[in-house]
Amino acid sequence: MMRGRRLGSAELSVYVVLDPDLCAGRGLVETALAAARGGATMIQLRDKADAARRRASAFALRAALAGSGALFVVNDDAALAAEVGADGLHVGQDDMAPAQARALIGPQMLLGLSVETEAAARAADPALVDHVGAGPVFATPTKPDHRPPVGFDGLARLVAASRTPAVAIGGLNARHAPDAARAGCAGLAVVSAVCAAPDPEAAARALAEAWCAARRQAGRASA
Ligand code: TZP
Ligand code: MG
Repeated sequence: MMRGRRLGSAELSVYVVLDPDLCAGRGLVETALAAARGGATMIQLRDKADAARRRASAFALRAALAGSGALFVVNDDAALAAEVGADGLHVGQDDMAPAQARALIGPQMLLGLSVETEAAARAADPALVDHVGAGPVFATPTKPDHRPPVGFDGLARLVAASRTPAVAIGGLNARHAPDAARAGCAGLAVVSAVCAAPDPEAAARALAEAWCAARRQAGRASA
């Protein structure tokens, strides 16, 4: 069934997830704008700690990123994603179920879902979910409660099991673009590689360039 999506399939190649603690020195908006200048295609606010702060940040980021070329995504909080007019919502396996999230955000907003197992990847319903975040590829201190890392072989299995495009996440940086592209991913999702970088714009640009090169290389290999 068509849902008449406004956004269609999103460009997922450089997916930056903003962590308020890692961005504290520079600020979320400044980090997000730098990432967008560098070529981030998706920018997600992931603030688990404080609902009032999350709401204020979401409105500031929504305004700042309008016209930037990057889509703005809210993690977990479907009501806030709808209220702020985000381009997308991202939920985890332990968060609101995709059907309930979809009912709250309507047919047009992008919906991403974290998948850590092949069963979860297989279960992601493309009628509800636009893309999956697959991983963690590596162990990462950014998400202390993460599930066991899957490595690139595990990532390829998650991608193969998923009926929607997948972005890889977990301990990744620009050097991992070739392996993630070979695993069949549609992009790289990173937190610290951009938020904790001395120059977030340069870090996002390095990811964009590495992804572009990796995709060309993967295309040549399969031709
Ligand atoms: N989900 C799985 S791993 C992770 C999330 C949100 C954190 C990834 O952070 P980093 O700094 O890119 O390893
Ligand atoms: Mg979550």
